[in-house]
Amino acid sequence: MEPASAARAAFREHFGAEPALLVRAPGRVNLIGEHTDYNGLPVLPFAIGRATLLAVGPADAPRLEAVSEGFPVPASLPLDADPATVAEPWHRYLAAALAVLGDRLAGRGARVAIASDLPPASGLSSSSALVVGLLLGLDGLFGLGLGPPALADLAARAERIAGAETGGMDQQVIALARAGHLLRIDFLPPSTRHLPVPPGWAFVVASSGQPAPKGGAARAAYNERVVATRVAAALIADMLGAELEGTPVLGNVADIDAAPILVDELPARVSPRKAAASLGVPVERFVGLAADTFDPDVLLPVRAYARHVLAEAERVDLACAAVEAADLRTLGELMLASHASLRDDYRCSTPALDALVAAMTKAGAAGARLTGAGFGGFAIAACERGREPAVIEAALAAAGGPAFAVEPSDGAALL
Ligand code: NG1
Ligand code: MG
Repeated sequence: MEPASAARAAFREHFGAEPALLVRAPGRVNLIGEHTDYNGLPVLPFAIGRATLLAVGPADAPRLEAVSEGFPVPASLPLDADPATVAEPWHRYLAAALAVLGDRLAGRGARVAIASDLPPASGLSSSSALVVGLLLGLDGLFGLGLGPPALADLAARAERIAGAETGGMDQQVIALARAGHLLRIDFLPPSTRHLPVPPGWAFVVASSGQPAPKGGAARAAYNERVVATRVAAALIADMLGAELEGTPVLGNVADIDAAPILVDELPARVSPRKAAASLGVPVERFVGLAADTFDPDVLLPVRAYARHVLAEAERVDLACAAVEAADLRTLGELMLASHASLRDDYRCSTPALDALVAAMTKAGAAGARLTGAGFGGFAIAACERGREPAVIEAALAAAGGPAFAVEPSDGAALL
């Protein structure tokens, strides 16, 4: 059953009523600009045709009742549920969405039935689609007056509460995407720009055959990179004699011509505690919400990480220019350079992702790269329209799938 019908049917079956409304929240894929968002540097994602569908209706009690096709255990959460004490990971996202709404719900409860054709733990942002979709559903049900920018902002805060020090790319593109367009997102200062995809271009996404789980070691590895790049930003700012205010991010120094040179001056490895001591700032400034998964005495390869982030931000600028010039070949080269940098400097690829990228490129893609946080999950390839079947076939042979073509699609909306 396609997910809209499945969500509606599940609502009827579990709650014995018709849903009041239906929300579609698409997954997303990032074309280029990986691990830049939490550094305040640009990204270039688009929303895809696969989506999470939520059938939503009011409840009599002040609780959120939810069932999801993909997960056996239904949720029944008080409106003030503490996300930290919720055991099921997907319930935690629901609790976090309730938490960011604060008292906007004014004691009103809701029922939700969820169905999705997004593969979970893929790097296609099923978690963000769930959070954006739920917030949009509650907004539609109770008239909370959240526009897409507020929605994206609340959803990003919810995912941080749920445990990932996320930058906000996924939530913004899911809320703001437009069919046929890529979305360039800037963070410092915040702005977005829709870029039409040149005719004749096509995109394929493919699984590496290994999940990209959000919990445990993968979450710790993600948060480690967030912390390490904050340390790098603070050390570079210090070399420049700049004042440190708030959470340091590489976006604050990226526009300074000397930054790439100063990256080479960074220590190859340093611990956050040692860096904090040398700068005379509290180590909490780097660790933030990641504290529970993070050992501040571990040595981090800050130089290589910073080198990736600053080069990747430049590649986003060049990729936008390539899209505007309909120059698929240059875009492909930038994607391959991004993958190499993620593999060698950011150390978040896997042998399976490397093999998948190589196979899709050999099959005629202009370029390919891991997409999302890495450590498993999916890769994206860009190719000429008509070459998708060959690229998909190569991906299936290399990693077993799933592999499918994706079209830039509209963002989350009430149906
Ligand atoms: P994935 O792994 O696709 O959920 C994560 C972050 C993004 C971004 C990318 C790396 C979350 C919800 N998303 O994406 O914000 O930082 O990694 O570019 O944590
Ligand atoms: Mg995600």
